[in-house]
Amino acid sequence: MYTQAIDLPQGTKDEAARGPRSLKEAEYEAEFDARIARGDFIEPKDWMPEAYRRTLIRQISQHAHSEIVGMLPEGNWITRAPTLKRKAILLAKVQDEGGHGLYLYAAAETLGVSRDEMTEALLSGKAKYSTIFNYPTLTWADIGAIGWLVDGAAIMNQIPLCRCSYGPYARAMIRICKEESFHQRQGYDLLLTMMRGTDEQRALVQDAVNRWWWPSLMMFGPHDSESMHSGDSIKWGIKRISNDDLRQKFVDATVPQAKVLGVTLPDPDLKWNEQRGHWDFGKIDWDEFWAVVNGHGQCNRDRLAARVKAWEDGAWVREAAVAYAAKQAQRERRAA
Ligand code: FAQ
Repeated sequence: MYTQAIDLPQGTKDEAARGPRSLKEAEYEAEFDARIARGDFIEPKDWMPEAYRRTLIRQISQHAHSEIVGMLPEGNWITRAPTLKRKAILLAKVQDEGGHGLYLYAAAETLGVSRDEMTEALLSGKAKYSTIFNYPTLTWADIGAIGWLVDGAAIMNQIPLCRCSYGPYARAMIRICKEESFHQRQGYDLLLTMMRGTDEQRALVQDAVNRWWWPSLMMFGPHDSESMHSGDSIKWGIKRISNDDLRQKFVDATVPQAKVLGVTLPDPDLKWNEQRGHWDFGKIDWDEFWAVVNGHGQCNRDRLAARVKAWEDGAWVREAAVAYAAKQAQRERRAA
């Protein structure tokens, strides 16, 4: 996800409404802090510190890009789904992800950034999106592993966002989490079905789990000590639970599910720690994580090229919509 630095418009038209410069900033800030402390939602027309607004635009737009780019790895298998039922499920899931991207772009727009600016940031490679979508989907079992592990990690991260302090983001997340829950279950069901099949199918599942496990743990972001935004985001009630705590919750929830499934998680250091009451797990390869974040993953180039092509191929639709709107406006003017 995630932009190094989205160039946000300075002094947008909404700025005056949001933060009257003539009155004391400190008073507004104190009221904002009090609202955060009370657990109230901040709404689009409320005053907010500029840094809060920018952090939200960064996170929400990157989240939206992730949903849109995230359609690609699974979309790759729609034509090859093994049954009509699996094809219908996969189609619905991929469409859901597209819908999530749209709610999230709309939520980000309420902060004064335009859809065009966000799209430009993605297509120019300035914006980040989740590292996880830069890994290839090599077999049908990968579709199950994405549902189980990737959507599972996404839900773990996104449930606390339903209580984030920015109203439009929190409300979008409620619906998104409901849909992600179906995504996670269909993935687990797909894998269970394969595990009840042939030795070859079981081997495909194990291979997919081996490849998706570590990248799924990376979805939660760097360690808390390396997470540059966590301090502010937790202070502002955007993040409710830290990167490492969410990652630990995900590992604790997933280990028993792996046992039921009958797969081995590819980590020799995975061990129940009686004292902590949590599963210990091995060291994440942070060099790999940062390489993927910085554009050097297996599929970064292909993913971006696919989005650029979709944008260019869709130019005629945008032009037709603008021409239609202009015609409608002309008709209305004539009728008036
Ligand atoms: N990939 O200081 P922090 C989905 C960046 S789920 C790439 O810890 P923050 C559903 C981070 O942006 C996936 N970059 O940052 C689906 C920052 O760089 P920046 C989407 C990453 O924001 C399933 C820098 O590292 N979910 O799409 C990653 O406080 C299946 C320092 O990091 C969300 O976006 C990463 N994994 O915490 C769809 C959830 N991790 O921006 C299709 C909302 C970190 O300064 C199929 N986002 N970075 O240039 C969040 O909760 C947060 O943004 C975190 C990162 C937790 C991801």
